[in-house]
Amino acid sequence: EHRYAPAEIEKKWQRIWDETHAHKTQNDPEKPYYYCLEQFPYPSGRLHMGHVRVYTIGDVVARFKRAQGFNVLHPMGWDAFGMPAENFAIKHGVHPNVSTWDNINFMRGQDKELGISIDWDKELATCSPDYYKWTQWLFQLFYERGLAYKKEAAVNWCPDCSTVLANEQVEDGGCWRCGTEVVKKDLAQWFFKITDYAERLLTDLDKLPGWPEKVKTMQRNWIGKSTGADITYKIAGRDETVTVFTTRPDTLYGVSYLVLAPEHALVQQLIAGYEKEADVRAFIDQVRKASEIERTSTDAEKVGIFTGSYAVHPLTGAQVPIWIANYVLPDYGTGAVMGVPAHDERDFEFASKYELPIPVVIEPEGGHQGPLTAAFTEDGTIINSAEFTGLHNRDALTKITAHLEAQGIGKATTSFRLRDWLVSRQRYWGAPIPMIYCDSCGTVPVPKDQLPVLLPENVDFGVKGKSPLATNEEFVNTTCPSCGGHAQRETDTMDTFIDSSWYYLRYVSAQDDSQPFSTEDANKWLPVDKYIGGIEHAILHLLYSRFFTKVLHDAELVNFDEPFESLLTQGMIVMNGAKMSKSKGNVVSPEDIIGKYGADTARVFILFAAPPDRDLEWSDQGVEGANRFLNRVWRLVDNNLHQIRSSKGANAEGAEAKKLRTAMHAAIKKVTEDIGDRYQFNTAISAVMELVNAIYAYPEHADPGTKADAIKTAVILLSPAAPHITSELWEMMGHKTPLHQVVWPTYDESALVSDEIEYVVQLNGKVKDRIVFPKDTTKEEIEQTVLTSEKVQALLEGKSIKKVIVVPGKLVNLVVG
Ligand code: ANZ
Ligand code: ZN
Repeated sequence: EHRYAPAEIEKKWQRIWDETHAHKTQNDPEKPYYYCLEQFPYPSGRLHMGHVRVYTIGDVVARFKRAQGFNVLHPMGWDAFGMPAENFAIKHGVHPNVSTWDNINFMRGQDKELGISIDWDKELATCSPDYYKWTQWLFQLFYERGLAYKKEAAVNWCPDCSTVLANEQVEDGGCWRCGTEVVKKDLAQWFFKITDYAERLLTDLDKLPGWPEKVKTMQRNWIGKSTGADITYKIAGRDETVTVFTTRPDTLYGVSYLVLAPEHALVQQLIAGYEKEADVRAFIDQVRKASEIERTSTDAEKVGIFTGSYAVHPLTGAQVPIWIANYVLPDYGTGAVMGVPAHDERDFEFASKYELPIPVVIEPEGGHQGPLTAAFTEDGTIINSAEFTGLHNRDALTKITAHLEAQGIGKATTSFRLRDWLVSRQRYWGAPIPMIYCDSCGTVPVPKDQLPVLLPENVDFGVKGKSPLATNEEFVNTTCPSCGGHAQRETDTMDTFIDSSWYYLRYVSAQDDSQPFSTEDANKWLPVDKYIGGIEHAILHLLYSRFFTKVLHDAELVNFDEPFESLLTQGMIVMNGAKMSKSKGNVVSPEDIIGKYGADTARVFILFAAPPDRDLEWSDQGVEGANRFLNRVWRLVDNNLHQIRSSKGANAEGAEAKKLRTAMHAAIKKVTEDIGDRYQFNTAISAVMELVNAIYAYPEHADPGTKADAIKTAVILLSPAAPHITSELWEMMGHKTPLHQVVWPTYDESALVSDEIEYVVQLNGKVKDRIVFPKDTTKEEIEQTVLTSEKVQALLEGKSIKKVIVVPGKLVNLVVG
């Protein structure tokens, strides 16, 4: 007899798995393919419990699918570019390349200590040249397809450090290093034209039944499609026109002013020569400092200023003043709005504040009672609107739009909230954008056979006014690939979201140095069958990945156009209801728990404590409970080793043997469905616990073969969750084939039908007892047994029975007085 010693056996099995390449990706055309992927981590230094949870979930699925006979792809990599390593370099002088690889090496070791069944031959890191070579290649593919372009855009700028700041480097409106107020500055930057795909990104969400509804809703809102019309107004006394986007053409006769975003291209012309031009300019500067979130939040104060110019109402010919205001965004719709204060809340607030007229054009049944005290935003009947008066406003909407279209001054249109994706970063630790600027040839892509454009080692991270790459002259100065003349390299790097938008494709061909991925293999493995990750990536990462996949589909590099068939968003780990975080000081580290109890205990606790998509409340008792359970399984095998090894097979003749056999098949069914169909690992583990209890309760005299079978089955069923202990037990039982090569058991439907039925015994409807009867017991026999049972006799003392109701297969109710 020996004790469960997790530290030893876990090391032993991890070594065996490593040495035998136990989790190597199989590619057997006879078998079905299954791609199980957890979102790859940023190599921050060490794993936290959130990582442990997500990899454990993925690992259960991967091990289960392998046992079921699938070719399983279960890889791991590192989202290794990004700000933290660069900030660390600025503060501590350690080069990002050094700190990042240190972190990766440490975290890889931790993954192995958790027993995650990764095919390490497929490991990738986005910061290594053989990965970012292909990121650059894809950038150029987008460029060739007209999906990458350069334009001016505002960046965060610290006037004191004279440097560009990432959004994360702006803290409360100030620079993270010196606290100086951050301003906006226009720089020419690269964009990806994701807006070309807005419609498909929206409608294809309907093709994803395997995604949580919540995530799809978040994506829909982010893409934000609105239907309405563009309406063009002449500017009084000038040749120019201004076009507004409105979702409510039915309110056209209720327009009291137009309002433009301060950034609107026309504004400069409108205000030129206006007596209050200086005031307007000061106002524009002030608005541009605020972030978009500040500008659009409903409780932000709406402020504006008159431009001195008027527009002409397209139907009434009336002059309407043109204002600019903070609540109009430059890059939504046309950046210009028609103000209808009577029927739009924001406009009502604005018009009330600046004493602009509030003409009413829609009324509810029975009319408005007195003047409006708030915008009337409901549907109703059109009034004060020439020939449209009297219509229902929804009819008026189509009629007015048609009328404008006929006159060429308006057209039905849709607007998306989604903007093009700004991908330039004025940072060091990212993939260099592979473009060259030549005085004679303009923008020239680096020829594909010259990729990768290597990130230069020697740069100054903190030099004023420059992107770090611009500080390395050798890097910057180059020759033009097209004319051979002197040229300069782009010095911006790519947003790290680009790196993570295609990594799931790279895994299928991780070591291929001739292409980003093999189309044939990608088509075999993808879409990813199960993608597991945090809800924090519900919008950007998933949207960008979907966008990439669609572009690659259109380029005929893959034959699917959605990357992730099914998505599991795991919940957080909380302690006493609060998220585990360093700042709260309530962190439990994976090292501690593995050191004390072993990885299997950590895994079982995490899986058992909550369904994967729910928050998980950390509890030390829960961890101990998981550990006790594993010890119980250990003893079950250890105490019965002789019986198991000498078993000549089951002989399920006796009632007890039959009962255990039923319990065993019920457990197989439950665990198989819970893992494979429902992804409910907590109930899968309960089912194994029940089976273990049933085996402990199995009498000594009953058939030993049945018991041996049940023990073996329990060990297999537990193996995806606790791979080390089960591998060891399996070996102890005398098996030559290692457990990770053992085929998942199937259940026998007929074995599930029990020969016995449990009846509930009630007294006046209250449950008092439970009694088991053989299936074919008659009503009379049941009644007889219940009435004469000791427990019921005691309960009946001093009472008289009025009625006995027997519901076959369910219950016996005694009505007493
Ligand atoms: C007149 C009107 C009358 C409007 C009315 C609404 C209600 P969604 O649904 O979000 O697409 N709008 C248009 N462009 C804008 C911009 N760049 N910044 C801020 N607001 C803008 O909203 C569309 C409505 O938001 C448009 O319809 C426009 O106001 C405003 F009773 O036009 B509406
Ligand atoms: Zn040139």
